[in-house]
Amino acid sequence: MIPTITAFERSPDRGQGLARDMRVRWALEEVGQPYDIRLVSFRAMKEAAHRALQPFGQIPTYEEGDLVLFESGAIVLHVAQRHAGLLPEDANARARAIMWMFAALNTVEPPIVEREQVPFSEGDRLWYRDRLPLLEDRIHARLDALSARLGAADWLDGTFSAGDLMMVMVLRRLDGMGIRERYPNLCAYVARGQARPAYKRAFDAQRAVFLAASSG
Ligand code: GTB
Repeated sequence: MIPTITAFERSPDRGQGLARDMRVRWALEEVGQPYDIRLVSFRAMKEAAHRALQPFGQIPTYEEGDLVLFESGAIVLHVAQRHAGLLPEDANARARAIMWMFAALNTVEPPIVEREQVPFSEGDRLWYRDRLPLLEDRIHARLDALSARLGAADWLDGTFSAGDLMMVMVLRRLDGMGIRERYPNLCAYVARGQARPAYKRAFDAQRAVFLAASSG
């Protein structure tokens, strides 16, 4: 059965592949599972029909027969568990790959998202300029540790896994912030992820949505 996922009709990132449908697209491309896309507007996302799928009124969602999922992490995990290619066969290695997915989402992503959002949420406040370096220090604390753990390895735990997919996507959220550049091995790690044919197919597919919307 071909799953359907939702994505922004007009992504605010203008086709840079930073919205969370990119993670799901990449996972589906890695395992060779074709998928359909339903594009949703910001208004439609907040309506009852979409909230029945995603209670918080966000993308992405995943529909496959009777199954409806939201949360990009849960969707990628589902895809990885259903298909070969994103989780190792060995039970311990599999558990560690899932651990890295959680590390990406629960430990590395939160300070990045906070830094990303502060110009919009607190940009007009007196403390804004003082707060920025504090938020960036929190990101550096995570990246110092991640960089030390990755060392000279290609991937976080042996072969490429859903843990790497999620970590690369989280680190991509630093694009343009001038923060990741302090860590050559993390830059190379992200570039390795982006060089994967499945990543490129996913990226091109989401970019095509932006290009079609801008030409119309
Ligand atoms: N925890 C959820 C998940 O992982 O699925 C979070 C989902 C989420 O944040 N979805 C965002 C959304 O629907 C899109 S991805 N936002 C609309 C809303 O909340 O009203 C986040 C995102 C949006 C835009 C950019 N960008 O422009 O660079 C990057 C990331």
